[in-house]
Amino acid sequence: MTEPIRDSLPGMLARAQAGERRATGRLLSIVERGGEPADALATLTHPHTGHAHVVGITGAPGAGKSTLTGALAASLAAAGSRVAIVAIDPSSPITGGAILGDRIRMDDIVASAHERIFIRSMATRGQHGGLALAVPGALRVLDAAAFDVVVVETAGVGQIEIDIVAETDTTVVVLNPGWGDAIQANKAGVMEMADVFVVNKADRPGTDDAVRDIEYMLDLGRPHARTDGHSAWRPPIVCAVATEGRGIDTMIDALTAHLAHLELSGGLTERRTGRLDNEVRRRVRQAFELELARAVRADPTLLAAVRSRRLSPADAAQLLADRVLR
Ligand SMILES: Nc1nc2c(ncn2[C@@H]2O[C@H](COP(=O)(O)OP(=O)(O)OP(=O)(O)O)[C@@H](O)[C@H]2O)c(=O)[nH]1
Ligand SMILES: [Mg+2]
Repeated sequence: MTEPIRDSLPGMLARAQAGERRATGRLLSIVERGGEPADALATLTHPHTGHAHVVGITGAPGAGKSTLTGALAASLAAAGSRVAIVAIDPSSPITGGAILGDRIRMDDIVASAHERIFIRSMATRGQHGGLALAVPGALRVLDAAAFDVVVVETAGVGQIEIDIVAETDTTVVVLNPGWGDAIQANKAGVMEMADVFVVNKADRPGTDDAVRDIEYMLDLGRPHARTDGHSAWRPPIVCAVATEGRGIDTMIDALTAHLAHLELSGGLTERRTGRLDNEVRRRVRQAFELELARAVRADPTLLAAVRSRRLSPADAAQLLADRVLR
């Protein structure tokens, strides 16, 4: 319990780099718990990063993201790559069963003796803030632990997904035939984030229609698409049957092509720089918020004076800002 975590961090990182999954797991637990040990870990791991291809896989619940991720990881690992998978658990109780399903399927993959695959779930716990800090930290650990590809799976189309998509180099949007899936995704703004489309469950009717819908929407243009590295990149559409491993090779080709495009266009540097800038700003904002809460608690008369009209909100804000910045 009271082991000197800080002293053993470099040792743990070395073991993680050597492929010891338990060490990687312990490092991620440190990230999740946050605080000073997590900051020390960030200091240690940051210089070792920038090598992993970070791939986000998003799409509606049940689209086949986990099956696809598993097949992708198995294929990459068979070709000699080390692959880490981070599954973001939706905190909604409705999908509780699906989480368990994911765990079982993913455990199967691990049990199938793919030494080069590491899998971890991270809970959202309904907190944007916590996850927003934990995800970059986790990706940093996995990158530093010398994984070649890090896949982040998220379900749904909420703010959390959009935040996490921003943490990746390549975003895969998984759609299914039928149900006007592409149109739903378009409304939710997910289409705009896509670097690669996968129409999964291509064993079902309506696959051609789904591809046509996506092509049509791409023809219309994506006014809010990411500007970084998007120039001259039209997201390819891959048809897949994840359960049978069909389309996985084409998907890997698409991911490789996108990474090459990013490298060539300067988009990779732009995305990664933007990410780091954002993280720094987020941390500063968090530090300010903490100090602000402390300053408000320390002087309850201040807000009382505003409420009783003796002090204007602007003057109170100025007073608090001065105290926080001092
Ligand atoms: N017919 C068919 N079924 C598939 C295919 N891929 C996945 N499935 C099935 O679809 C269901 C959902 O697959 P998952 O991989 O759990 O989907 P997911 O997107 O990860 O789901 P959540 O994590 O719950 O959002 C499972 O029963 C899979 O076996 C496919 O290509 N064809
Ligand atoms: Mg899943």
